[in-house]
Formats: sequence, structure tokens, C-alpha cells
Amino acid sequence: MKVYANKINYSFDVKSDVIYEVAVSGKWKDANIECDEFGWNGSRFGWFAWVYDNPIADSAKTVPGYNYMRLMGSVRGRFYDLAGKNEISFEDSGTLALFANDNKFLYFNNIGYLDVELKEK
Ligand SMILES: [Ca+2]
Repeated sequence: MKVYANKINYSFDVKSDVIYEVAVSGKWKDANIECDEFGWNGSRFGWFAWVYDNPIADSAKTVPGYNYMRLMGSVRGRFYDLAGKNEISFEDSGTLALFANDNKFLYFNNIGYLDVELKEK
């Protein structure tokens, strides 16, 4: 499925008693910053890292504590980090929301999508 960078993507129902294989490919962009499923943080800006990584900026993210544009999921309000995962299981059954972690008000400048495949193991 395509997971678009500029929105929450609801497209997959998961079950709590199943292990899913995960495969992710592609790159997406946060304005002019291209990155993969691991996203980006302020370290790419050297001395200006604090602008992006300070606690106030972090708290404005959909999921604080994780990189900008990192591939995240949510089922019934519980968050999951999908970046770099080959397998994942969920604590609840329900609709999986997939999205790029970003400042909650700055999704409008996100471009592109990642291809994410989930299948029951
Ligand atoms: Ca953005």
C-alpha cells in the first residue's frame, strides 16, 4: 500500500494475535528534505540542530521522541515504530493508521509516499 507523507493513511485492519511481516521501500520528502522510513533529525543541520530537536519542537510532533518523517503506525491510540522492522505485532486488533511522524501543523509540505507491505506471517 502507498503511505502518503502528507496524511494519516487508514488502509489495513490488523489482529492482535498475528505476527506481520513488514517490507518498506521508497523515499518521501519533508519540504526539500528527502529521507527514507527512518526520517531525519536536527543532526543534519549541525550547529542548528537545536532548532529542530529542542523539547518544544519535539512535543509538537505527532509522536514525540521519534524523528521527523519516521514511519509510524497507530492502532487504537497506541503508537508503533515501523522503521527498520522486518516483523511487527500489535497489542490491539483494529484499523492500522500509518503516517510520517511530523510536527502536527506541518504535514502540508510533505511530498510523496513510501510503499509498505504488511502480510500475515
Ligand atoms: Ca513537514
